[in-house]
Amino acid sequence: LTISPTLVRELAAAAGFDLVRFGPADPGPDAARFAAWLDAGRAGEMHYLHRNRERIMDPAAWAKGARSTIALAFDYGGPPGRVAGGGRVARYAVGRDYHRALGNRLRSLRQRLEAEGAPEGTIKIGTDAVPVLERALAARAGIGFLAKSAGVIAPHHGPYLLLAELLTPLELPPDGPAPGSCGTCTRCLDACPTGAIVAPFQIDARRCLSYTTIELRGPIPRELRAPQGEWLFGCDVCLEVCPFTSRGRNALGPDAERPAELRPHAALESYSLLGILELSEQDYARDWTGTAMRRATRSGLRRNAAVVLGNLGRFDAVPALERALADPDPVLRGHAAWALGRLEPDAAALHRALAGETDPDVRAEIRAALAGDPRG
Ligand code: B12
Ligand code: SF4
Ligand code: SF4
Repeated sequence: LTISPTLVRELAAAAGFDLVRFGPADPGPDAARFAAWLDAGRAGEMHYLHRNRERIMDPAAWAKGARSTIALAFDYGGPPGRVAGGGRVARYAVGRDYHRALGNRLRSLRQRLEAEGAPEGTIKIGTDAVPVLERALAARAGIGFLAKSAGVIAPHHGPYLLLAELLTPLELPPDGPAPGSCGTCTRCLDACPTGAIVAPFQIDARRCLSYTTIELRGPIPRELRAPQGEWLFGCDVCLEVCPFTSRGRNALGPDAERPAELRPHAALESYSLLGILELSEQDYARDWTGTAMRRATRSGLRRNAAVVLGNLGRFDAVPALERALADPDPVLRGHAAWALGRLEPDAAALHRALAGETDPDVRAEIRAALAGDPRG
């Protein structure tokens, strides 16, 4: 079976992808790097990466017969994401959940390829939530180069790139690696607020704000709360400081025409930071459907809002934070105590909460807040 490579490129562009490249269906030497990363404990509590270890290292073992990767990228560059009253959101999560938006594009591309003769059921599609090393596959196909921030940067689009791929039994001529490299630049390593880029190309996810604010359930380690600064969801610092951000959609002005799914989700435009702290179960279910921010869970978003309010020195948030000391969610109670500790360490409310608190972790948080624990 053959489908002309030119036709595949045209169909991918018609499906709405900014870049399409062909490469091998295996991650090459990065498979061993991934295994070493897992063994070093750097995945934190992202157990799904451990569970899928073998599949991630060798996609051909489950995507039977896969010969080529059709690597795709979508340029999501644009203005920074914010909620009213402070609180920053990583750009990739500002619009409609990209898993859905790109998933639709991927399915339509697969359908078109099947209509052109690719046998049904042979093409595996994925974006993010798929057991492959997307960065390795993209870099090998020539979408961009692997940068010191660990991201894939496309020479003409920069680092704000979402990746997606089709693993296919089609024989497609490999494009080979993309030109470009970080050279002597180390801006992202120097700017990372938590030191999570432990060496060029290597992230310790446990320290990364994208992990602590999105993936991590339960308390955020105390020493990572102040460095979180204004980040409510994710973190774009290693992307923002990169000189390659002057390329692609990011370089267009704020009023430039951009794909519809990049427009801020209504929830982001209608909620303030305080509103997120006090987000009810019903409002969360009603207003936050269809955003990538749901990944953090309601508890995580409220926890993050408490941290940001503390970091911003928002004295107007004291009454809401005091109410949060009585919330049924112990994670929120603990982080509200931390934020109050930063705002007014001797608060009578903290003493009252301590008297009634039975959860040992929350008690420890309240005591640390009252003591003005220097680590927080
Ligand atoms: C788990 C995960 C995370 C974790 C861990 C990230 C990490 N770097 O390990 C956390 C939650 C921290 C995270 C954060 C972010 N993520 Co993320 N994440 C993933 C996911 C699901 C798996 C990544 C993984 O397997 N990590 C393990 C490490 C070892 O692999 P890696 O990140 O691919 O790194 C490669 C290189 O570093 C290289 N390598 C490792 N060690 C060494 C050593 C040397 C010497 C060399 C040369 C190379 C090398 O090997 C690795 C494999 O290719 C992928 C989707 C997927 N299925 O691949 C998205 C993905 C990587 N994330 C993505 C994004 C956008 C982000 C954020 C920018 C989101 C944000 N703004 O908050 C941040 C960026 C943080 C950063 N600097 O990496 C995009 C990246 C797109 C791109 N252009 O690169 C992906 C591909 C999702 C997608 N479909 O677009 N993420
Ligand atoms: S996303 Fe933020 S915390 Fe994570 S590596 Fe990049 S700069 Fe550091
Ligand atoms: S900031 Fe510099 S070192 Fe980091 S990814 Fe960009 S070019 Fe590479």
